[in-house]
Amino acid sequence: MVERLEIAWTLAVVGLLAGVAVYSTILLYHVDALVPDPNEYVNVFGHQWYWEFCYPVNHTCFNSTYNAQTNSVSGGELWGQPGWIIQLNITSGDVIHSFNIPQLGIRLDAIPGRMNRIDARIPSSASVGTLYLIQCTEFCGTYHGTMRSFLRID
Ligand SMILES: [Cu+2]
Repeated sequence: MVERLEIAWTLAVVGLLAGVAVYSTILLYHVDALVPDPNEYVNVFGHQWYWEFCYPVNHTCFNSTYNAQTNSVSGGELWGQPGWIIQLNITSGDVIHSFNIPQLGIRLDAIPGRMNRIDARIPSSASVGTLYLIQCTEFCGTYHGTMRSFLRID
């Protein structure tokens, strides 16, 4: 009698864990999936200590350099429009950085020799002129703390 009970609860637990594993695997796959037709592609390069943004559609690149005194950037900001999905292709030219837009829930490592991709979804409710902070979140050297930029909604 006791043995039968042990077998039953063991099988119940195994079944439950197998279900959680299958569900989690499917969920993780969908979380990482990219939309096939984003509004824009941007290649993002991490450098010590600034972000470089490249727009493949018109072959332009610029370095976005943060100024802590004025809390602004020179060189240019990442930009998008309300409701847009921007596919970010993120890599690094030197050490490991991490591309983070806290307000959009985006954080992805920038690793030399590897391209990581993620969709940035700008809320439709975002108003024109909104600035989303971009911050490196992987300690990458002396001026890591100033490795910032902005995503501007136009
Ligand atoms: Cu960095």
